[in-house]
Amino acid sequence: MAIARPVRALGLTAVVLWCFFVWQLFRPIAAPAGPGANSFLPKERDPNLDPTGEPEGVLTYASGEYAPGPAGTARIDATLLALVRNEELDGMVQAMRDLERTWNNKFNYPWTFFNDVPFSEEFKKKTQAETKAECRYELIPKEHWDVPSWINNDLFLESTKILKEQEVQYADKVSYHQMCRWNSGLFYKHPALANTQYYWRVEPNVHFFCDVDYDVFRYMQDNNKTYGFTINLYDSPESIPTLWPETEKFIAEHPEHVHKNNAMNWLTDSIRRPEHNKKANGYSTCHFWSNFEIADMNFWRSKPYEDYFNHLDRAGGFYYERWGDAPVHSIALGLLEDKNRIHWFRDIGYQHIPFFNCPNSPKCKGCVTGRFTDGEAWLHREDCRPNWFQYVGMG
Ligand SMILES: Nc1nc2c(ncn2[C@@H]2O[C@H](COP(=O)(O)OP(=O)(O)OP(=O)(O)O)[C@@H](O)[C@H]2O)c(=O)[nH]1
Ligand SMILES: [Mg+2]
Repeated sequence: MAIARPVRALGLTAVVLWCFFVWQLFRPIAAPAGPGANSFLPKERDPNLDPTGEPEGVLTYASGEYAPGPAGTARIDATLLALVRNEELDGMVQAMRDLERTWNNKFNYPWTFFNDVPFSEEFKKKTQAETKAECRYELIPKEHWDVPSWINNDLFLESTKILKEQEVQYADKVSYHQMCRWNSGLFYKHPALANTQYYWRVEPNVHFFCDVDYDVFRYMQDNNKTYGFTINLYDSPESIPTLWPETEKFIAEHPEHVHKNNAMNWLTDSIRRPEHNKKANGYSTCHFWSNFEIADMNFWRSKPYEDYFNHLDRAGGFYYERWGDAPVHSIALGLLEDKNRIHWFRDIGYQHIPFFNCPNSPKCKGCVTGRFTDGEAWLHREDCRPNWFQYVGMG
């Protein structure tokens, strides 16, 4: 049957428009949009634009020995770990679905969920339904979550008022301070993790885009890595004005804890964003974005970190300021650990709003190669990865 010429033209136009739309959606992005937007772009080429494969080193692939349950003899002492509220069930299910699809359905590592109140039956039922692996639901002991006795409530309220004036996000939410302190120095002390060495931290609503075919926990163990990250950002200096000064006091008290091969020049860079360094009193504010972490808890359990956390905890900045677990973990790693034991998981496609790690790999679907953010153009300034690459490298 012949098709009238106007209908054919219309059809062709529709196809062309559809192709253009798809191209717009998935084209590699190097520059953000908007007037003056290029001034926010890093000068350096984003390494995510370069073809990315698996990391170098010893890799262990999926096999029958990763079957769920006792048959999974190849698994090491490791868990996927999430601190989450009952109300965040849908976001948690979405994040689990992504990570199970891209990685854990091949390895069946257990999930451990933590909460400051008991998990609901609905939460347990719906999360367990997302995985063949074991799920554990743990209550945080009161003494790990409560505001410590040495925190003065009047001083806390007074301080949060000042932080709010400086637009420090979540400063007046006690639970946010509790969460940051727990993630900094308490989660790995939970009795449920006593026999676990490695964890992969997962938050509700995050996305994973790329198939990963090797056991990332074995990668950490077999290649002598302590900590793995995807994104490196600047922090709000207003949230941590005395974190670096307290760190300097700690170094003076415990010079023996500072590692010979540390990343001090990354921690103290003042060239890229001088104002941040100034406001944070000597700290660049660069940090590993800790909503994603794959790490060895033996580091947090070591004497150097224990001493560091106790020093900070006593100083009170988890409450009188808004010290986050991200800068605390990052400063500790940069000072107390061999920088070569910190690994950039460039091959793990990841998003926590509003930032991405999206490598150039045929294993990735659903993110735009090399896109750092889909938010406002100025957010590109928050990218601190070029400093890490410059001072430490891409290992
Ligand atoms: N159980 C429990 N989980 C919490 C609480 N506060 C935060 N969390 C969890 O801790 C993690 C970090 O909290 P978020 O509110 O996402 O903090 P954030 O990532 O700094 O902030 P956003 O940018 O808004 O995501 C998430 O996994 C939350 O589910 C709390 O009071 N109780
Ligand atoms: Mg979050």
